[in-house]
Amino acid sequence: MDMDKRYHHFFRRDAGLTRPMLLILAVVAAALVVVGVFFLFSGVTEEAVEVHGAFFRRGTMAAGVFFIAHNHGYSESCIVAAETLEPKGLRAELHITVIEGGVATMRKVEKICIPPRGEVRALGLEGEGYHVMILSKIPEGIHTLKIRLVLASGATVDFEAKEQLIETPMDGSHEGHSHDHGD
Ligand SMILES: [Cu+2]
Repeated sequence: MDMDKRYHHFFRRDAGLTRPMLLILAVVAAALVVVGVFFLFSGVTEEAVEVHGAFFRRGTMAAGVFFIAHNHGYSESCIVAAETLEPKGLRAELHITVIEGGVATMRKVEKICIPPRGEVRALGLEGEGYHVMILSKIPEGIHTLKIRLVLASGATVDFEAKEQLIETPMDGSHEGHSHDHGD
């Protein structure tokens, strides 16, 4: 009882400002903890971007790597570069395929951005046009590529892409109609 009174006295003496301020500080601190935990679980770093269903198609002098990139984070994530880990050091670029006057054309892009809690279907014309272009000849006998994507944050996402052969159903859907005009 005595302690209680003294406690009361303490707050009363330190005026009306202190107690609300303490309350506000407590609320702000609690909010910061909540935000911190939120970001921890949203995975702003490495785990934020995940690659699914990757494969590559071999051309004569180049290859296209296709994949779906999912962003588990709560902020936009941009892929800014790609490189090959296996085989190491092949020239890789970020590309988009667009249709211009009925003709599919590829061009280099600086980045591929994935919306928060969303995905980009980097499946060439079967997706949003994006893909990773390997501008080197892939050695015979190599049927799996190990690719590294570099995000704007500096984080990296590694994945494997298996070779997709011409006979697979994926090819029939869109490009089948054009009877493959070749390279
Ligand atoms: Cu390309």
